[in-house]
Amino acid sequence: MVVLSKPAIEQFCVVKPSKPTTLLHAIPLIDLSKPDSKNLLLKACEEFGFFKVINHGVPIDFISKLESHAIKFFSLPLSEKERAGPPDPFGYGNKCIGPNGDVGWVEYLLLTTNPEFNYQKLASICGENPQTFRCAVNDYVSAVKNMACEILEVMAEGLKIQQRNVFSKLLKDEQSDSVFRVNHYPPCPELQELNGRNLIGFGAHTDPQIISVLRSNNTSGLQISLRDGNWISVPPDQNSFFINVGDSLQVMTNGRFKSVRHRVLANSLKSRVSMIYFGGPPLSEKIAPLPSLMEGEDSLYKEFTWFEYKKSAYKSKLADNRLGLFEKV
Ligand code: GA4
Repeated sequence: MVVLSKPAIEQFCVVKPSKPTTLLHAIPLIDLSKPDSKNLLLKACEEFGFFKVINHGVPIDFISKLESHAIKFFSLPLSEKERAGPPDPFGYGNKCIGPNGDVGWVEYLLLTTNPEFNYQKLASICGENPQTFRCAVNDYVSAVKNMACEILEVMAEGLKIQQRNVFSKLLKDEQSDSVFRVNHYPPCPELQELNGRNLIGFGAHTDPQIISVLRSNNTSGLQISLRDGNWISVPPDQNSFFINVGDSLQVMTNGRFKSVRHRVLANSLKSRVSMIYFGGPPLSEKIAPLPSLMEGEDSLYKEFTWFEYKKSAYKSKLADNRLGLFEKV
């Protein structure tokens, strides 16, 4: 079991349990091996900004290898893990999320997806062979990125955009500013004393990038927010991937696709491990609605580059409506 430094539970955010919802089984399911998944995918991006993917083609071996590396790393003594921190912006982080005072019942590794990245600072992850962890990350990220690109191409087709790679080319670009994150939510036995209330592992937020691809072990915790503000729990499934529409894709589709607010609640008994690839564009990329999607409409957003959006995101708190600053009034 992994032990975090002495928990001061009061400093974390607790929330009332969500109302039970009949939508529990309504997470859209996309079978990537079926060519007719296009319309389901469009509907999922418009209604939820979220869906689950099966028959994804990512080798199980890549997933389990990386997961065991992660478990091994998070089982190290805190002092050793801290040698791989702080996350400035890459490295190990514990309870503090981002630079503006957000906290959660989580520890994590934030990494760049650049295969050339120097893993020196992360030496304690690598153990005896510094190359093995790095290779496991590279194998996993490149397979997940391919899947994300395929999904983005199906989306473009569904939206009847002539250039099928209009979104995927941004992730494939050598300068793509993509991030990879491994989160560990340790069990929190004190939760039982919270009278049924829940403890926030990772607070509510939308992802700033284009698309996020999440895989977790079989421990629950992830919730997505519906348009009416209700939270629904996403049943975990270690054999599938969950896809989030990010803020940048919302802008590129002029609001037709919605970036999904999501959060993670801590579990009193089981550890949750999730691995998330955030596919982002190059820093210099202009993020604006695609002309073919405007159909005579005006852009809902002021023009900005990914660099500008990111800079503004890093000045925000997790729960802030980051796109709000870029909406036209
Ligand atoms: C949310 C999505 C990704 O996890 C992340 C996060 C980033 C961080 O943890 O450093 C941010 C958050 C995320 C958005 C607002 C800022 C930046 C924490 C935070 C308070 C890596 C990302 O790209 O944006």
